Amino acid sequence: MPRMKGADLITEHLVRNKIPYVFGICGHGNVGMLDSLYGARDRIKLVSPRHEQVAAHMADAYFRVRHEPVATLTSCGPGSANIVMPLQVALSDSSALLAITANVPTQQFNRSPFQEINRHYQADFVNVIRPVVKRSFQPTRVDMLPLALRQATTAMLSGRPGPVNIDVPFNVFQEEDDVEVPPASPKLGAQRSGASPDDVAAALDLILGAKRPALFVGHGVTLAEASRELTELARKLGIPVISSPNGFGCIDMTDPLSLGFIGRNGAFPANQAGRHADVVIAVGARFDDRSASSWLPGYSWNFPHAKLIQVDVDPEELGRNYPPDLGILADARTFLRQLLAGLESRKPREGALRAWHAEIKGWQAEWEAFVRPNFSIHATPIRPERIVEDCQLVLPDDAILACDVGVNHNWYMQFWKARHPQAMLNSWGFSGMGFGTAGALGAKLAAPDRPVVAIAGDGCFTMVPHVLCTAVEYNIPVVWVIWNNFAWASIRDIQYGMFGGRELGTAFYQGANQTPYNPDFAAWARASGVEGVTVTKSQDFKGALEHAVKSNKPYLIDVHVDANVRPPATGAWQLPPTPYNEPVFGKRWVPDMAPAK
Ligand SMILES: Cc1ncc(C[n+]2csc(CCOP(=O)(O)OP(=O)(O)O)c2C)c(N)n1
Ligand SMILES: [Mg+2]
Repeated sequence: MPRMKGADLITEHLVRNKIPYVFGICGHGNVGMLDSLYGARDRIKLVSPRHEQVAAHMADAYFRVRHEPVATLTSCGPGSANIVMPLQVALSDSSALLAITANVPTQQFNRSPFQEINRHYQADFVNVIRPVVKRSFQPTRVDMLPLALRQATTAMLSGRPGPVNIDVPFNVFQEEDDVEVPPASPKLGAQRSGASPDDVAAALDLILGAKRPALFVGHGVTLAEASRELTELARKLGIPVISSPNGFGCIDMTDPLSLGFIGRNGAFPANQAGRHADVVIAVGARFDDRSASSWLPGYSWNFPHAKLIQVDVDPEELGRNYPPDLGILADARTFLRQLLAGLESRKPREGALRAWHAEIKGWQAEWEAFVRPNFSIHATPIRPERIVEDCQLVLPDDAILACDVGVNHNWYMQFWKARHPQAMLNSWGFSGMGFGTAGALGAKLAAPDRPVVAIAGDGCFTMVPHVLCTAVEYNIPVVWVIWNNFAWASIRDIQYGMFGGRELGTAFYQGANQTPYNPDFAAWARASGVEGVTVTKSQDFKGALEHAVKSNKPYLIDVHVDANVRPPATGAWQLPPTPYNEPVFGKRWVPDMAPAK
């Protein structure tokens, strides 16, 4: 067995697993690891952003684009404490990354050395990070590293992927032992589970007997890389597809069978189909409050009136919110292939869905007539629809949209038509501000040949503005579109809607007259070495975006958007005990709760 330093063993493990990047920030705790990465710098690259949060969002976005993980590296104490939020963003959305955190030397455990967390237990970072990762490991000797590394790398990619932590005391980087580099872990999707033959037959019975079936697809379909199978199934049977944001693009969303997102800011046809369906086939989707109108009956879904087939790799998700009539623990792609194979010997009834298709067409026409005219209005400040529309017109089909958080995101969920999976990144479950702004950098490193555009609220961007420095230092040509409405507008709208307009702490002002304030984002960009322009007239945005994408340089476009135009509600989002009383486009539909015939 070769004699190796702990840090070199970690480096060789990363290289063996074809991990091309470490996104990390230095500290005294991890200099041993940095030294090892220096030695291997022709085989693995360190990218060092200006904040640990950015490093972890970058790693998360990298994985979402490529389905291959990278590692982060943070020092002991405060540096690693900075990655708690982005790790939960990754965990909530099933995104894998290996978070290597440093800790104090084992020789000093419990003596309260510099930056030790030890109120309840020595070197206790694993307890800080435990709720936000799939698993945390703390090898305290070099000979514990091979097993911990292999298990950590395997855990992050197996079943439902997620972030995993390996917490390494300072001396373990530096000390030597006789150790072997562990074998590479299986890649994402290398090990898949399937449904039992009985469950496949039962699912086909329900689906082929349905008069109003709907597919609901989530991140599980994206992660299983089941886009082809999903599209084939939907087209073969004529079943409309409702998408959660991380399932966007699994079916080309310009296909008439694609109904878009569901929930308060979903598309009307998706909510109509969801609440009128008699059989729902949910694949890798979890019915969270935002895609289920806070589970209010009749807004987005109508369980138990409708029958539910739910398929997921994670048993925790089966029946979490709606008990399924048929719960199937399986990988999405395997299950969809099993259905397609089963269909070879079973024919759908000719014309069985004709009435359903006619209804859906009617809802699509009604929705288009209601929203489409607003897409061509030119105004100052700019109407939100125009920005979405111009992005759709300018960006090629393979462009990646890295969305941040806020009302700007609601517009994209309602109207963006993704043509491919893994092309629209959303912090969905945890909604961590900064994800899109920072994640764009990781997405671009994952797909250097594709345009990457971050859609960032003025609030989100000001949380991580130092992304500008990283783009310049590493020459990462992403475009930031700042959706500038001079406010934390999504939260201000809650104050307007639910608290009688008692606005406090939700908008940006300066001076005695309280005039709206923001920094000059374009000048801020230029001061950092990034090209920057301000757009206040809707006629100017399209050209500015075209130019920014073509320039192939880091670019910032500050767009002044009208905060008084709000996305139409087509479902609900209730925060108990506040009653839900927002007007809904279209009607809530609650059938009597008799079992479906
Ligand atoms: C880190 C973090 N802090 C706070 C929040 C709560 N929050 C959600 S949206 C939002 C405002 C977003 O403002 P901005 O980026 O300007 O987007 P807008 O809603 O104005 O489009 C806030 C504060 C959050 N989701 N994440
Ligand atoms: Mg804003």
